Amino acid sequence: MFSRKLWAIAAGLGFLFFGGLGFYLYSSDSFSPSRSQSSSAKDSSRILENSIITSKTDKVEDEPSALFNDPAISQAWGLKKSDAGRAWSVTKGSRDIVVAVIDTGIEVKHEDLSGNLWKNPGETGKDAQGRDKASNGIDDDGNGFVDDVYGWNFVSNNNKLDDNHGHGTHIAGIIGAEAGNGKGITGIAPEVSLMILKYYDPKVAGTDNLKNTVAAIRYAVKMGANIINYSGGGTEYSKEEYEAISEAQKKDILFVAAAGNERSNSDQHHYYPADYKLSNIISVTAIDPSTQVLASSNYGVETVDIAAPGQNILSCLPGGSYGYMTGTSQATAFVSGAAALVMAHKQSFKAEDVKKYILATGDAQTQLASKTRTSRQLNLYKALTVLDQGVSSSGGVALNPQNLKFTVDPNETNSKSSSDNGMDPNARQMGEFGRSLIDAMGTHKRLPTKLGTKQDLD
Ligand SMILES: [Ca+2]
Ligand SMILES: [Ca+2]
Ligand SMILES: [Ca+2]
Repeated sequence: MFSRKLWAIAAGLGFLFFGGLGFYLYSSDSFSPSRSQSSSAKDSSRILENSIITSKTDKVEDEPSALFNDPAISQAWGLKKSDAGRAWSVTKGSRDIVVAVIDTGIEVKHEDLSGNLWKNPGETGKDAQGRDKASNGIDDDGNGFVDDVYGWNFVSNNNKLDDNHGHGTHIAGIIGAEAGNGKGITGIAPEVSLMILKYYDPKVAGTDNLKNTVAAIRYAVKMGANIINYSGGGTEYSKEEYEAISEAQKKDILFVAAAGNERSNSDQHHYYPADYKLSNIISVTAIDPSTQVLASSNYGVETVDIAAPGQNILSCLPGGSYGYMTGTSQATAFVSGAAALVMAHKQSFKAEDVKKYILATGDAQTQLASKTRTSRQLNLYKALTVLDQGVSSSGGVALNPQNLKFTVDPNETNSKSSSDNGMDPNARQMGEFGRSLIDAMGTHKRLPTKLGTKQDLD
């Protein structure tokens, strides 16, 4: 639906538009909590990824767009690099998919987010006295939290989710800002439900970030999230945190974690929770527009799974505004959004299938070979269509469910001539991906039928 040509047009319009928009540098000091600023002197804290707001825009508006009418969509280079436009021609996601964003809270009333917030069904509607369950001061669903409509604030132990930092609002926007509302940006998964769990607040001293993190993970598990996005971490292993994510694994919940911004090799210096050996965790590092892993980002050929856009990413900020942030946090949100799209499109997939699928369908890049386990960068469109391409090109499936391998060498597309079998190398690569994935996952019983995206592949 949204071709590469239209992207180019949109990008051109965006350039014209933003060329006349006043950007200003945004002081980042108060928005970059460092390890020393974390609440605990002990090695038991979880800190936010050190992403800073590099600039902030005036309210964006009145910009035409070819696909959605969201004015800033063409400023989002990461969406283009991840082939989001074509992905949205397959699916825009589903409100049935719940992504728990464990972060600094959110601006609940933000114009580009308020419509995509998860609502706890047990805390909405009227109680027996006709009062609104959301504000009656009663734990109507008996889950231990009073009036937890959109999530919970584990810092202050209440339902106030105000984002005093900006990070959580930014992450939520990348994952699931509303599309087509004529405002702001577009999330990776324009239709999704964002469960907001606050574990960190720069204005509240003396809190235990790790303890809050664990409590937030347990809440997400209890309340039925499909995906947990965690853009924080630390170098200390935590048994409690590991066990909480194990519980998520048992409940078939995907856990997408930032590789970290420590500038280090995670194979040698582990970073948690990204590096726990659990099959439901995806560890994500950040790349710039030229597909280089950021100097600030952690990397590791054994520990870091995949790369996604993370430099100067435009998203929502408190105050109804928008701005740019950089770091593996932002890249992590891209992958969570991708997982939400895949889950919406492939409802039979288990969380681990979604993980394998996203990793195997990324674009192989030689410069990522020394930085990640898969050598791949996120590709939203392929994540939604490769399986279908494999089916159409082979017409049949051999099952071998335990054996997903990254069968395509990163150099392969470059080293083989496009004329060696008369097939476009990208198409051949996708076909090979598809077959290996089908072999690996054995999901042939529910092959999708509605795709018909072949015309977009040339
Ligand atoms: Ca409750
Ligand atoms: Ca209530
Ligand atoms: Ca929007």
